[in-house]
Amino acid sequence: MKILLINTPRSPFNGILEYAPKEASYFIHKKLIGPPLGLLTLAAAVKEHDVVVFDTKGEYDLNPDTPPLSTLVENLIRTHKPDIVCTTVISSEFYYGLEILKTTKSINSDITTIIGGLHVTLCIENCNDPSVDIAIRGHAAHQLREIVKAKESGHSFQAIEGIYINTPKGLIPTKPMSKLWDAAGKDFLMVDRSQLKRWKETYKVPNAPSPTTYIFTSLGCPYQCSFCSIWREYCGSYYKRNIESIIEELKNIDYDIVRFADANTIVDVSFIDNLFTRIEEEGIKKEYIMDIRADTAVGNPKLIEKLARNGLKVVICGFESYKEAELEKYNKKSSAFYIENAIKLFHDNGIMLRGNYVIPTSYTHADFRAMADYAGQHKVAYAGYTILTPMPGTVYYNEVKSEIIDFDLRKYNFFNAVLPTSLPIQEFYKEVGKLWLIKKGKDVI
Ligand code: B12
Repeated sequence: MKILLINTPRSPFNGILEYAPKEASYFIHKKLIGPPLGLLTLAAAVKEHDVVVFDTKGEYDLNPDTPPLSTLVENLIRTHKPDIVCTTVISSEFYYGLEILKTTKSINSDITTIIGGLHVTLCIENCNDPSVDIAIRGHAAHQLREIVKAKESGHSFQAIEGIYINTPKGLIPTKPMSKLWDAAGKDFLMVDRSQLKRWKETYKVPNAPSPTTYIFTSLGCPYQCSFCSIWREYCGSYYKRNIESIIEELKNIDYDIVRFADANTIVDVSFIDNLFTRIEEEGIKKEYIMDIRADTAVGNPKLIEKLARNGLKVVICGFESYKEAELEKYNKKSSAFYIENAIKLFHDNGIMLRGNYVIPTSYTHADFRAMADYAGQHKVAYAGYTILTPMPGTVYYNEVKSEIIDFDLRKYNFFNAVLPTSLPIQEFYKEVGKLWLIKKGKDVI
């Protein structure tokens, strides 16, 4: 069987960047770089077949003159002649996923089209589209294997558990999975990053010495922040990988910079402590980037010291807000009190900190002034100021659904206001843009 796994391109919508003062725009995220770990995992599940992973994000970075998505996909289909085409989607990339599958069907309707990823897991109802043959929620390596087997032997997909099949009556679920797929544990699939060789140089942050790859040590998150999609994706569960499997993967990774793709890397303190004892023992020398909560860091200074000694160079910390009332509203289960100490701890350990604040659309000029004052007194190496966005499927989405004024999913990437703003919208974007200047470092990540 020929299987083509196509990664979606980025959504170009970025209101903050559009209206930010010129001097701030250098610092504002234009793109996040990184390989599609989900598609690599699926490729590993069916590796005995003829599998091609195509990263359109990497392709547009490699060659900005690459033709528009539909032409690019058309060329891919004509070149590879796949039996099955899969794509992966987060909310802001959902439309592009559909475009990939639509184009596929317009060339050859016999190709089986499959969509999956976080947005499908949280909003399966959106997949009721003629271009989608099958939609699958959650980690779906097992179902993909079954689909390939069925297609190869000419059997119907009906007997496959845990998938949604598109019928003239809409999406119909098959029987639920009889066994849980343990994607972090016994069913973990080691990925083959050489499939992304063509785009490796594009996985490089500006000014970084070499490209970055992603690895996950855990899936899910035990915290339940109201705006976050991840704990909803995993229904509040949290799964850890086996430490020796992480060590084996790290030893085989031919990248010097490794970004932990965990929602929150330090949940189980002794797990990460043991992992770094093994990294030290094995003499693995890499630079690491992690997401760590401010309260966790402050509560575990010895661990932060140990991580720094063994290569932790950049930490991304969701400060969210300096106002206790806002943190409570977001169900962050932390206090702004930790921000100051976390900044000191990371900086004392030579770790470059990226502190992220979320800006509600209700902010007035006075709120922006207060935010700027606080951030100015608590400067970090890199700072991010994104917009509090009701991602579909989150608790926050349900709270404010009736107030949303823009349902265009391409704008659901934290850089656009989809709720009414108290300030005129362009003024709001400009104010958020200005905040990006408040930081210590002169670089971007
Ligand atoms: C790696 C990552 C990326 C990578 C790669 C993503 C890609 N496909 O290109 C990069 C760096 C490009 C990226 C970018 C962005 N990201 Co991101 N990213 C992640 C991260 C850290 C890990 C995801 C991951 O690798 N998980 C592990 C893999 C193995 O799981 P998986 O991808 O879910 O895949 C499995 C299943 O979902 C399923 N599956 C997935 N796809 C498919 C397809 C088919 C056909 C099937 C059958 C199954 C299937 O099977 C897979 C294997 O088991 C998550 C946070 C997190 N910890 O989850 C955020 C996250 C997914 N990102 C997010 C966001 C918002 C973004 C950005 C929009 C951020 C921004 N403001 O710029 C950008 C988008 C592009 C841009 N503007 O640059 C949000 C998504 C929220 C939402 N509701 O949409 C998350 C959840 C972070 C967050 N805290 O909110 N991201």
